[in-house]
Amino acid sequence: MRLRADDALVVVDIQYDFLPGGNLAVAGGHEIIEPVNRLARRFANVIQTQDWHPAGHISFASSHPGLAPFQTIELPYGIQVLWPDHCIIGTKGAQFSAALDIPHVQAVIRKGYRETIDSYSGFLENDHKTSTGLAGYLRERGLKRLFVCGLATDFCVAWTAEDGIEMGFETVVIEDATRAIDTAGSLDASRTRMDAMGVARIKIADLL
Ligand code: VGL
Ligand code: ZN
Repeated sequence: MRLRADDALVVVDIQYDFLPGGNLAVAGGHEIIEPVNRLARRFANVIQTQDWHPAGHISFASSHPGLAPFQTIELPYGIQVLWPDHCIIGTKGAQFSAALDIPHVQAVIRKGYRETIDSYSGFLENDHKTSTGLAGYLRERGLKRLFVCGLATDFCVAWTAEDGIEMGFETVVIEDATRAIDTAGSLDASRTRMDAMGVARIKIADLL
């Protein structure tokens, strides 16, 4: 696949809490770090997202007495999966892995910092209304095609890719540069949604 000047690589949430040993560890999450470093060298434009929650965040099971991680609840903006406490502002778990080697990253979009709304997508919080500013940033820079990788396939990667399409960007997920949480069929469901919306799916080898 030939890359263009208006392409950007979006590296989603490669933070310690999503890596083995972290509070919301994604199986095999560490395996994508070297491939992502290699991919990033092919891109002039690289953006990272960072899950960034205050203590007591509404998405934490610990904020809902009697409920456990991976159960779901109904919130004003829809169904919310409850998670272990993770990516709390100021903690090691919220930091990017030191093994990431992307010195030319141009912007970091933080998300999920409002206590009462979760945000999987790099574009919109889970109310599907509150903007992170990413679409405006990309548009002002004339970036039109997004390649998305990172963690986790079925939550922050998929929701970012779906919103990318919705916001008018050509959007491609580099599947083997992601790893999934896969709770209650979430990985299959996310693939079905991405296919229906026109998110393209490719492999690392298509770019290297
Ligand atoms: C994520 C669950 C909760 C992700 C973030 O990065 O996919 N998943 N917060
Ligand atoms: Zn989160």
